[in-house]
Amino acid sequence: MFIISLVAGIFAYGMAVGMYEIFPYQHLKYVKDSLFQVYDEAGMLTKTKPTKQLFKSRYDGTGVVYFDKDSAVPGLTLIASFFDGSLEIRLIALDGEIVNRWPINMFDIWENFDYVQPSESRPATEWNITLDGAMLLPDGSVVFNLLGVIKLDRCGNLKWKVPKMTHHSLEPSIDGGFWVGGKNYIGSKSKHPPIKTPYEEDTILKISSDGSVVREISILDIFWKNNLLALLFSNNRDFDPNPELDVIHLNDIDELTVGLEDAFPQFNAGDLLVSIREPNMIMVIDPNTEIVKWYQVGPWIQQHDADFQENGTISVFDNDFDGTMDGSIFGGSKIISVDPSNGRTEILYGGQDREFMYTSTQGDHQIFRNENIFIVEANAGRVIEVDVNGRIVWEYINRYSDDEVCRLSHAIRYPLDYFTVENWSCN
Ligand SMILES: [Ca+2]
Ligand SMILES: [Ca+2]
Repeated sequence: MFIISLVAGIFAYGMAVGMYEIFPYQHLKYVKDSLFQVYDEAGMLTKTKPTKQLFKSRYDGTGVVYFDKDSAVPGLTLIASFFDGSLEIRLIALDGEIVNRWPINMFDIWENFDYVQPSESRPATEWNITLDGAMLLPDGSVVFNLLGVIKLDRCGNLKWKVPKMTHHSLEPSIDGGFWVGGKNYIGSKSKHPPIKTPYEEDTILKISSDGSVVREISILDIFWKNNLLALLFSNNRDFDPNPELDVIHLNDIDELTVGLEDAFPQFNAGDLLVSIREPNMIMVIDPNTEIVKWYQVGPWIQQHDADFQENGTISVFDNDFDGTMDGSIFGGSKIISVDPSNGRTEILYGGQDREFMYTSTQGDHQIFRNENIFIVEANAGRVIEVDVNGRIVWEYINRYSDDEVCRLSHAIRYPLDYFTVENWSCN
């Protein structure tokens, strides 16, 4: 089975490479275009406009714009975004009522950014940085990723912080700890020749429940140890990292939990599902041996967020990045499921006009027991929940102005009985 999926993966990868013959150029052009659209240093430094947090609006409305009481899955929704002039995590009810808020002032949390390398990457204002993975614990405390991992209690008091260069997803471990993407800046003397310096070495970080780093696994080392260099150096790439110093772009790490283990006979509880954007690749590794048990390249392109599902498949948020800000070439982002026993894939949502959604970067999803899909369309400032027929049953937009929305980095719906909190009030 592994051989078949390997062959299918390599075939799909060949197709992707073919489509991306001019990839380095595309990527540079995209960086330039997106900077032009969203980034205005003057507005950021004078704190007149948080341009890095904004995108052009694609949909009407603000807040909860649609809610089908009979079809939306009950629960509370965490939203990590930008509200009223600052980064903030909110917990809202389905009707939009705010249950709790965690406004975040980065400079209250971090005294300095000495651990951020290179020094040019240290943020000048909190508007220069975007919130990333976030999760709530049953007692109402929040753990999130903002140039380091931070835990605040239900009322916003700092519990602990981890000064590491962390990024993207933050997911729970069965032992009460967390898995998060990390990175190390390699300024001189390459650790991975022929990759040239400077570059960022993405790592898988394990954080304990009390905020200590207990493991760090280099993704590039995994490519070397598992003889996967052909994938790393394809895509018509030379040995220079792209202008963002990004070699592979790790963006998601999920642990296979004991409850899901039976659905995946080829894996074991504790194995990690890892998404790596640049080679369009997801893989399952044993974090103890660092052996790759399975991987597949495509059909997703520049995906974010892969999840283990109870039916033995893996679902993927396929950005299907096509070099545009509007998805007009490949038809938008998709939710794809793959069966790791045979490599077969199926589109669960997206890829047709009535299901259009697209985010060139970020993006997140969650599939509920009734098969409704919860989708974070990050650069559209929007979250939707769709039913099995692809009908929207809940829709939320974080609007900034008539023609702009705030980047909506992350959202997750929790069942009501997840929480032990009886009263969210902090007074
Ligand atoms: Ca995931
Ligand atoms: Ca997910």
